[in-house]
Amino acid sequence: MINVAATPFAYTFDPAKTALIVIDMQRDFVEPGGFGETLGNDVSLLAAIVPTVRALLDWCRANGVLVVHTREAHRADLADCPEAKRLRGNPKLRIGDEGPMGRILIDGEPGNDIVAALAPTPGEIVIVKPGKGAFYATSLGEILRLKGITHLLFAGVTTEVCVQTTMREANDRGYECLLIEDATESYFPEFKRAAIEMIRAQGAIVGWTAPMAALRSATVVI
Ligand code: TIU
Repeated sequence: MINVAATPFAYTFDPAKTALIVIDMQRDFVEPGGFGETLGNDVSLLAAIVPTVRALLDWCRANGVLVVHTREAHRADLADCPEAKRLRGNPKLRIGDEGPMGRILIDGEPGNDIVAALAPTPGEIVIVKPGKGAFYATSLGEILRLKGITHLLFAGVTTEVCVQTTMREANDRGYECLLIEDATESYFPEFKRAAIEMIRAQGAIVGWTAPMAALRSATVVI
């Protein structure tokens, strides 16, 4: 068992029963010309966490933690994209429109690739999800159940949208969830701060949070 100095109190997990869920570290959100930028966001903030997410991936790979990546994506025919989502707001380009990295938020397009530094290695699980939460309309829950997973570590973007939604879905399904604070980011720093606070408030009502350094210096307990 591994014991992490987390907030609001220590988080203990068995690596063999734990999965890392890396949420949507895809070019659509992290690089200029993708979905994130079409929504009016400055994407440079998100690129800054790539080295920390890579360090977390390497730690999990070295310590026998199951690695799961997600991508937010829709079918090329948009059959799984609600009109309410496609027509929401006033973006420069809508889901399915042709952008500089291919069609916006469409599975298989260059912009939908996970950024090169965080590319899945052979055998790692990639979940393609049409919603913000990774359990909605995917096989994630079934895969975690079949692998006997009880604990989830979280990283990725954005903290208050897809990461928080997925953590809440996971918490309601009975998983013990730890968010790595410096391996997640938002286009809005104040939203990241608030999401972290609300996740760990009330005695870890949604889950725990800890910086990557706390995982690196975690102690092994019997
Ligand atoms: N816009 C925004 O903050 N996020 C998303 O649309 N998707 C994810 O968080 N992945």
